Amino acid sequence: MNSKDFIALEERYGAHNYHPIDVVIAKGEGVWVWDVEGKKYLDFLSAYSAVNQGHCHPKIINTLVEQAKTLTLTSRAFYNNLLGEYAKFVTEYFGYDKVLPMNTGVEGGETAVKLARKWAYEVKGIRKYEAKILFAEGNFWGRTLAAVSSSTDPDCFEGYGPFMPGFEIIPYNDIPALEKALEDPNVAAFMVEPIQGEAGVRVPDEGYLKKAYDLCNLKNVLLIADEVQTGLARTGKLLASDHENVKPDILILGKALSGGVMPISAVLARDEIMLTIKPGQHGSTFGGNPLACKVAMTALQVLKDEKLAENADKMGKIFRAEMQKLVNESKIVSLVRGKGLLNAIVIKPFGDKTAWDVCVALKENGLLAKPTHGDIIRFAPPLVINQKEIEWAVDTIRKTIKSFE
Ligand code: IF1
Repeated sequence: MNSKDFIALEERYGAHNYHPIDVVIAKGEGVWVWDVEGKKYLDFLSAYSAVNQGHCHPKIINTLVEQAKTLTLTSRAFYNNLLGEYAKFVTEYFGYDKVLPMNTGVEGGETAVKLARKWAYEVKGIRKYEAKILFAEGNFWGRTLAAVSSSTDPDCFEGYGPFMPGFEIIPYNDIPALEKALEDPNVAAFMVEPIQGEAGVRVPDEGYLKKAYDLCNLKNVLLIADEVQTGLARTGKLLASDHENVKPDILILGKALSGGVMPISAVLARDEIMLTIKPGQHGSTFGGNPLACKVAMTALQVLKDEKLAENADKMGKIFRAEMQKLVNESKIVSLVRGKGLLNAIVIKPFGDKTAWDVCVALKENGLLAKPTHGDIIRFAPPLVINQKEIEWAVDTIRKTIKSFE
């Protein structure tokens, strides 16, 4: 079977809820992946920041395989010998009282929203079922009905109503708008991405998160940071919130918490919030499973041992400086933005070509990236990337862009 056959097979039997770039990946190692024909590519998406530690990281895979041979799942009907150790490890790692383990990022978001509502009724004293959660325009936190209920992207919500009540949207990166929304005493929480990923790597003004946190704090409103994409060294610090020395009241992690080998998410909070949920009131079959606990500990240890935040910061600065040169030289790249190794360029409309065509050409030249919103290309390689590989990527992007001019 060749690439065309694999694509046809998926088209025939799989739901059509995606439109991938035409490449069929069969193998990965570090920053590189290989297609079924054996062609090698530099992965500049990292499964949307899930493989920050690089594809098939030997330590993470070793942990996965060894633990898989021993014990994988007990459910939470019983204790297992790793959840306690992991809970201690992850709470000390991020400096929180408690962790609630889930699987996917969106379940982390759901958990955070449930926690905020419970806290609102039991601690803050909002009248039952009148709590409001604020979200920022352009947010993305997954595909559940609650997540699409807070979405402002018609592709995400259109046709899926009726929607979750008690959600309110405010503009992103707009402190006066937040201040105004916070006048409502029924607001329980503000859930926000420190940098908006899906919206096209929208980096807010410096100080936005800090001001937002302070305003929320003043009004006894919880700041929920969705760091599913921005966390775990991606932006050049362990958490994107660390850039502004903000410690979110509720922190949501996912994706790279497993280094991309299985879905693992986590919600971290202090006792006052976390202990409002009592036995039987929330959970999941797979959340906190021993395989996940062991894998997450190794995945987090790798981030520290290999200084991936520092590397993301250094490589990101080199990459953006080179992209800025390209912006200055090129007629079709209008800007570069990002932090650490979460970056994007914006493509100006040119003839009948779009960012999609640029990504197809990048693929032909051996670099994998995905366009978003028609004119944005996200560049987010695994954080284990070195300077030589960054330089190769820059040359490839430059060459590809020039071929359109
Ligand atoms: C898809 C984009 C990225 C997220 C943040 C929670 C979640 C995500 C900030 C949910 C998920 C994904 C999911 C993936 C595409 C993707 C994405 F293209 F939509 F914009 F990463 F940039 N919070 N992001 O970014 O996590 O439940 O998926 O584990 O196809 O839906 P999940």
